[in-house]
Amino acid sequence: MNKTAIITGIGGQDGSYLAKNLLEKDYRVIGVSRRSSVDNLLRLRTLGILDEVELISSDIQEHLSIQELIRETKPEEFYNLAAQSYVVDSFTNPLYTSNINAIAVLNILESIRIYSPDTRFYQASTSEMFGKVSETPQKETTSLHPRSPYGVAKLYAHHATINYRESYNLFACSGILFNHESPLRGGNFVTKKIVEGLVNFKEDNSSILELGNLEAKRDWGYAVDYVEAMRLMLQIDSPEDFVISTGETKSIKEFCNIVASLLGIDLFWEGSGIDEKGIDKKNNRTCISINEIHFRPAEVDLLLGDSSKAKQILNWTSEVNLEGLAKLMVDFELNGKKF
Ligand code: NAP
Ligand code: F7E
Repeated sequence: MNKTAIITGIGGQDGSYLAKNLLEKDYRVIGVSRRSSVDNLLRLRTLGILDEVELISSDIQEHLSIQELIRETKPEEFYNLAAQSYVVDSFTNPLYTSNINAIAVLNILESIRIYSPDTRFYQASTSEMFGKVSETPQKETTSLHPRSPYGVAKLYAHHATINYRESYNLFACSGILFNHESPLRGGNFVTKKIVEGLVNFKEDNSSILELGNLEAKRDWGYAVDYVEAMRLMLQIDSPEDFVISTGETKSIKEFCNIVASLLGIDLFWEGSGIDEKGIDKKNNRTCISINEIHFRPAEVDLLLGDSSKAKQILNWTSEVNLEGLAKLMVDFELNGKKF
């Protein structure tokens, strides 16, 4: 019999790629998506799978509705991907972020414990939990020191998942995923913002891309590779947590250089601090400037993951490197496809 999987956040970047992955393996996929006045299912539409998933309209803060869904369907697998996922907004909306990213997760775990204890549960944990890093590269045993309300709330959910595994013997695990991107990435996140901004500059020679901290470094992978790691985590004999990363780190400025080079923009940098500018040598026009508004109250300066445990136990490795990822994103944008 085919397995049933519930995915919360099915309309998000990871939710839509995971749904596609599971449908290809003949799963019955049930997605939780909240009502919206704009199209929050566009990614499912773009991937051509909107008609293949069953959608339940609910906010994951709606505890009784989630409880009822679990009680009625008793799915083999439950992937909790719904979140207020934008770190910047977590500073201005810390309570809201905590209700979704922490408390709602506790309700899912409780519902599984009471109504469907055989369900295998995946929690979308994050490298943001490492925050002010105590060692590099970061691995499963590295201590956690989040630097944002987003990271703090995710840390709660991460420990709740471990606690339910240890207390009630649930198959509950966390993927500690480092940043992962794709053409379907939300426009607020820096990779997508850079690709869109530099494509606009390439087209009109006048649009200026405003960024914040250019020196932060991230370990960026491809979302399609990362959703496969989520699935693999629920197929092993006993639940464990895994770091998922590429093992390479680059700064925001280096990512700008990669994208500019793909677009044929001859980018050079001038000035420093908030006066730093990216200029196109060909026409001496500024294409990137700094705006203080994009700096965060506390920054995560450097993320670099060690996913050798995932390689060893899940036989998982990241397939697409940063140059390949940037090219996928640039080509999508040049083809006029929008999010
Ligand atoms: P995303 O594109 O922002 O998707 C988040 C999804 O959650 C959206 O579909 C959103 O729906 C939904 N959602 C938000 N609040 C909800 C609520 N209260 N009730 C129901 N649905 C709600 O994020 P993503 O990049 O796919 O990330 C997936 C998960 O992995 C998130 O938990 C994120 O925190 C975590 N994560 C992401 C990364 C990364 O680099 N991408 C790394 C580590 C961990 P709307 O469209 O209606 O807003
Ligand atoms: O920022 C710097 C910014 O917003 C990356 C989420 O998926 O990954 C993501 O969180 C870096 C930061 O991602 C701008 O200061 C500079 O250092 O793309 P981001 P994030 O905060 O790392 C983790 C793993 C998650 O779990 C999250 O859900 O880029 N940066 N200038 C900028 N960032 C943004 N957004 N915009 C700028 O203009």
